Amino acid sequence: MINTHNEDTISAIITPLGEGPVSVIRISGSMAIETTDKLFQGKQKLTEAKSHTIHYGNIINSKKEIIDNVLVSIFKSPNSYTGEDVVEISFHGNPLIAQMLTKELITKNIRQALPGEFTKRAFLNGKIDLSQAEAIADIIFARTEASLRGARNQLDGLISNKISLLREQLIEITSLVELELDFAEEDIELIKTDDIENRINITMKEIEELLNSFKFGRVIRDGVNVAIVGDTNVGKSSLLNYLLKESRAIVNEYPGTTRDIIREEISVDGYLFKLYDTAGLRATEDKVEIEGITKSREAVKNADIVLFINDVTRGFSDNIYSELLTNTDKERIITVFNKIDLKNKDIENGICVSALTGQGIDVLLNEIKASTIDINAYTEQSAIVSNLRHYEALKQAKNELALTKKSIEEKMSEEFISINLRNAINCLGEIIGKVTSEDILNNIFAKFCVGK
Ligand SMILES: Nc1nc2c(ncn2[C@@H]2O[C@H](COP(=O)(O)OP(=O)(O)O)[C@@H](O)[C@H]2O)c(=O)[nH]1
Ligand SMILES: [Mg+2]
Repeated sequence: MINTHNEDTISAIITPLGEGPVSVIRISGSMAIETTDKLFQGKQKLTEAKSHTIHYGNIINSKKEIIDNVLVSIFKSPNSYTGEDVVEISFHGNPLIAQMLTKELITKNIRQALPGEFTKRAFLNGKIDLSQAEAIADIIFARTEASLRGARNQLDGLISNKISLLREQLIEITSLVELELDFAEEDIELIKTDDIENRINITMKEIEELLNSFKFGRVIRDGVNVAIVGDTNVGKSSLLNYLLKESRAIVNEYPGTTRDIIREEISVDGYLFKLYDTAGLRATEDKVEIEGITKSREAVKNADIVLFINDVTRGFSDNIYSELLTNTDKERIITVFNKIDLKNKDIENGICVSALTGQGIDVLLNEIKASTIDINAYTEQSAIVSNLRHYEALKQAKNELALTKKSIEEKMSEEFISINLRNAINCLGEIIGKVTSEDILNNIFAKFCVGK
């Protein structure tokens, strides 16, 4: 545990800016209670109050004028969000009062908190590990129930526990290597080498499972990018509008109407889908349209799913399909035949819909969902990697373990083997914050909002 008393005391409004029934300012640090007490008039001195108690009274300025009547909550170190002494003042939600309060605190040497600074202190004081700190930001920014659930699991420690376990396994292997492995004594060591290799394989397999969960984790956290592409006039914009249940994009009988990319979001069963309506892919001289088509190709490259829309009365566009394959994989493409209301014919090699009547849209949505979300693969209790930083660290750990195995097979010296093992341990440690550079920390906490 870090000595928190060297740090300055910080404060920030932790509720949204603007008017509301109540706003809250949080103060954290060794001077929090003493300083608030100097501004407070109530029945009891705050410096004598017990932890986890609430006090009614007035906050006054230096001229003894009342700024507001408030409720003050006291949380004493180490039982607080940051692990330091924390005071939270609830006041009437007027931005002017917030300003006056903040001004008083600044004159008493309480500095404004940086974005994420409370949570950073919680991490530095051992209240939460790094992946849990990241989960707090994810909870605040989650926009669907699925992403909220995922972040909740991460905060509850599903990832932390799993990573800690894997890290301990590797530490044990390392000690086996460092204490016992000595290739000079060939005969006995063969069994030990086998044992060590087995153990490495088991850990590697678990890391691989976590890596595989990233596809789903990313869907949960960030949603699925869906590009709607095809020839002009096949009904791409009509489909977007139908899915949004509003007329968002201009629909017209003239080809080349959509020139810029239109991005909208829908939630299907609690999962987020980001839809990109694009300019039709056709040969054109129009400069604006050409620029739009370049953007369409970009959208295809970035898409998790490409909805390849065809007009059923015009048939399948082979040319466009081949072009799509230069920017994406076959597996990502879902072929759709639109305007099925105009033709009474079953088509086998695609999903038939009508953006006009809504026919077949439910089938399409199910297909989109099924191709990205493997709901059955994971339970509520599965550790799912949803953070790119964690994914990269796990990938690196796996590489280090592969190198370790190679060194064992090549009968390298024990020092050699343990270097890679130690690197792998560090990679896992980075995820939960056992080893971190100031750069990583700053990068993570800068993404928070002020007050968190
Ligand atoms: N009958 C019918 N017409 C459609 C359907 N979807 C789109 N259209 C019409 O096809 C034309 C082109 O539609 P639009 O959505 O602008 O196509 P985009 O260029 O691919 O975006 C418009 O006149 C639409 O009303 C459909 O499912 N059935
Ligand atoms: Mg369009």
